[in-house]
Amino acid sequence: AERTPLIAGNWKMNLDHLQAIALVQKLSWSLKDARHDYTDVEVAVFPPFTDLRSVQTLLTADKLPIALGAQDLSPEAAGAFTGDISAAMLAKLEVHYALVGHSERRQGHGESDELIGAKAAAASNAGLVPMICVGETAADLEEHGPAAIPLAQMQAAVSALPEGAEFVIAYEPVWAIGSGQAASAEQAEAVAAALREALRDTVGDERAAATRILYGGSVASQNIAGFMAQPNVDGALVGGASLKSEEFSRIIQFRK
Ligand code: G2H
Repeated sequence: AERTPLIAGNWKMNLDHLQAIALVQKLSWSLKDARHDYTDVEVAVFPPFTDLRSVQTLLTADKLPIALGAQDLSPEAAGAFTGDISAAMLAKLEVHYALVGHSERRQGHGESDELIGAKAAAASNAGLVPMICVGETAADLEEHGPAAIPLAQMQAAVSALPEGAEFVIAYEPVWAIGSGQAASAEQAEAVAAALREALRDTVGDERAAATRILYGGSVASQNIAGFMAQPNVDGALVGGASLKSEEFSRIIQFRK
């Protein structure tokens, strides 16, 4: 199946709106200098909510083919939910992706599989593409082996989606996040292959073959090519390295 690789930058809680504009500007200059033409690879950035409007304005004004993603969203449509942001508000800002189930939300905010499924469904119903993060902790790995927890997390979220919905999976082993200790390309491929196989039962062969499965966890320009060479790894969710324009630019140009 033809799957366009997707390189996504998750900025987490970094950069105010002025720094956000500066980063996107520098990234686009760096890609321009390298004569990168954005064909055959999709690029997305996931800024904090407060930066979305500024980044959207810049992307539109400069006609930059970079997709916008949000790092989270509310499962609710509207109303008395102080501090929350709805899918419709994000859609209005031309946000294309919504990250759900990142381990920092599962752990730091106690988010359950059920809540993550509801958020994924809310994103999908508003026309956003949910990017569903799954991954095992070091303790899970010891107790259950590599694929069991990611598989269960994926099934819980995907089964909450409306039929036929597009989604992206980001496999992020928790032990590899921000640690500088990435999974090996072979480890990532083994789990990605197991996830895709399970998707065949859940959403059918065609959707399973079309769904991008990304690897995340200490991705850098030095290891991106190894991940991208794997048949079931279709891109990367990049944290720390997406905050440096030159480094993120090199990751986007993983073929060079
Ligand atoms: C995993 C990843 C991005 P980092 O959280 O989602 O972060 O690349 O810093 O490990």
